[in-house]
Amino acid sequence: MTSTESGQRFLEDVAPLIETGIRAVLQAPDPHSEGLYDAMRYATFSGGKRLRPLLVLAGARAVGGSVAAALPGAVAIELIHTYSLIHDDLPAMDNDDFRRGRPTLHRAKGEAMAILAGDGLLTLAFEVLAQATAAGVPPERVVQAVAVLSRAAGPQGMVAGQAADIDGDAPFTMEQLQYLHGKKTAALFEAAASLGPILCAADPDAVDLLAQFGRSFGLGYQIVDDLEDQDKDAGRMSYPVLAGVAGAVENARRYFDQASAIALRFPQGDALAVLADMVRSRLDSPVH
Ligand code: GRG
Repeated sequence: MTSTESGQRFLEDVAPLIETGIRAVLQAPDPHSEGLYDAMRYATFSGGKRLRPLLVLAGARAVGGSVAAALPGAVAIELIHTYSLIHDDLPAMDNDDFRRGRPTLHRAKGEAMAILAGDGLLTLAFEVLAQATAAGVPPERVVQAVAVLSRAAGPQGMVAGQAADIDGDAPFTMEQLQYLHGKKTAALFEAAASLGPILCAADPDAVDLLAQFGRSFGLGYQIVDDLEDQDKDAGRMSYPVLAGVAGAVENARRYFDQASAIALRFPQGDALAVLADMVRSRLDSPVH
């Protein structure tokens, strides 16, 4: 089996575990909260690619760790990602009516329930992560994982990026855009790539290196997203607007090359490399 095949096999094998893990924590504990849980499930099970949880588990594999230890991190990060999309779609933010081809949560269940479902997913994520001790993760590693994830999601990470996006006044500079992408998108990918190694008690150098993988991956990912959304984002500042389409493609490739080079340094970095190649290949689409 080639390393690409073994990486792909790993990702296929763990994908159902991620679904089961998420579903297990989104069961209403009592009939009174069924409406809230129904809203949280509506947003969570709607065809997301599960990129961040796959990165968590691929990162665990890279350091020879167990899927069981990393799974709480995989579930937690997808809950946070889903919350961010729900809140990003709200009338006060992007005011979007559709996501993943379906009405957004506030369109389907009302704005108040969408806000609460987002709040619920965000807080539940940390409960799930805190319970990683039940999978045998040492308490100090759980604390480290909580610190990394909360920092990436919070006012030093994704929330800061979203605030900068909302505040953004034209003209926009490349420096401002890099800040925005770093916080809004790359911070969570950086956490995704380091959570598995943290929960699997990898050494600090490996954790740092995989955090760098996640950062490069995330910065590249946001450029791909900007390139694909050029029509939707017309009039809005984006990477291709500032760097030109060819410049955007070139810089995204550079980020994925950096990520792949890091993945190759790990004997079991195959699944990370497959994920980087998968997103990188979107740059070959004729859309750009
Ligand atoms: C509301 C605090 C708060 C933050 C919102 C995530 C976000 C910040 C905004 C969404 C808009 C956007 C383009 C964010 C950049 C990250 C990104 C490309 C999200 C889409 O991620 P995918 O492609 O989505 O992994 P799926 O649908 O596959 O889950």
